[in-house]
Amino acid sequence: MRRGMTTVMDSIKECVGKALEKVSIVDVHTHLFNSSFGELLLWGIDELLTYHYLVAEVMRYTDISYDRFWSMSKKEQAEFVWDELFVKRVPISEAARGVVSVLSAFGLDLSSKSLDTYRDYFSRYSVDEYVDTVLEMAHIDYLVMTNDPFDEKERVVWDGSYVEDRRFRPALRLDQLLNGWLNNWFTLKSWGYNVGEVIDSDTLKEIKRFLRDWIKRMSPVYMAVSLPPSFELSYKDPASIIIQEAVLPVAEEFNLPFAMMVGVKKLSNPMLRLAGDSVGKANIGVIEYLCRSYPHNKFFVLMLSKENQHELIVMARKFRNLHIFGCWWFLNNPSIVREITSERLDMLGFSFTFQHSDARVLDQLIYKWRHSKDVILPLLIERYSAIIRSGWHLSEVEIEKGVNALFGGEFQSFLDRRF
Ligand code: RAT
Ligand code: ZN
Repeated sequence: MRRGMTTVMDSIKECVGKALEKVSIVDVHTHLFNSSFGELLLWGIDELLTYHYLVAEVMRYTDISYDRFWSMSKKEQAEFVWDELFVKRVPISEAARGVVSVLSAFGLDLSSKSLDTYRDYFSRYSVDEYVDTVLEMAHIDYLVMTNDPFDEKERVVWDGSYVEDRRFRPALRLDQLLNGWLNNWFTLKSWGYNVGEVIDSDTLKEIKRFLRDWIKRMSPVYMAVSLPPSFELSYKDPASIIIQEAVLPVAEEFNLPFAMMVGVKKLSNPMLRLAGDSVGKANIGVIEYLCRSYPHNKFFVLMLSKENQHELIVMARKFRNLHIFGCWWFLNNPSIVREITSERLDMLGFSFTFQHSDARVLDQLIYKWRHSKDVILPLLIERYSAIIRSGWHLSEVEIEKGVNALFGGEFQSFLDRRF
């Protein structure tokens, strides 16, 4: 009997491991672009080394002035980071370990620590070859980009050279529209939308027209915004008005989820530029109010603060129109992913999306997904083993189904549902 049980447990481990190796991933939030966006698609070793997570880390070890760092070319910045974090020190932080995992996945010689050799290796690929290689290595079915129509560099592509690639799906990002209304309404006006600074009913009508136009143009998977910890629903705040009076009605019309990514303190240290954003605990009452008041809308929600996670999970149990999609940004570290995912599995079963990569550099798909899989493997084994010990029967197919749900299946069915 004991031996029989040991064999069953071994085969559970094997089945979960296999299911994780073969799962075809839907990466629901990234900052990647398909190759028709030209240089907006970042890839290769220099981009990996200048990832803003690593810029924040390297600054902790040096007294180089911020201006001096930013005046360096990308190649020089990459050399600086390599030297400080990988040559003078051991790369144990999550972001630094990520670079090691990528180099190792390509079979490069890690003992040489020769940045130029690694550069040579990556330069042999064409962009398209590299995209194919990385997506295959990371087992990505498709990923979701982040597309803000107010981003000038991106707009040019949408206006001209954009070519659809089913592996890269758009998400209509509304940060500049919602968080920058006072600076950006005039831009909207210059594009032919008859809006004014004061958000009255005519302006709202035109904002809706703008949203519909871009939805038709992009076919986004969802609309999205990132919001500060201080975000509240108030008739004095442009973001709050536009969300309730324009975004949510249009989202409902197209049955598109609205992704709210809450808790980012923009430019806490402006000298670090993109690396200077920080985190704060937000008021989850806002999410609760929206889920309850707009039951025909679908909400994808991330909260950046660890302190918000427990209440967010409880909220998801209360509202089926709320879908949580991974551990965001400062939460995407093994120690925290382990804790949060354990709680989500315990309280939500399979009804959430385990992770997104947030990759900004294509190559990061390889390490972010590898590391996330390493974290979830023992969590699933533990839970399956527990029910088997109680006498539950479990097939390999059921294990695969569960893994598929967590890596994109549940997201897909949330997209398809209409409440
Ligand atoms: O994780 C990141 O790279 C952040 O800078 C943000 O992009 C964040 O994920 C966001 O989407 O706002
Ligand atoms: Zn992001």
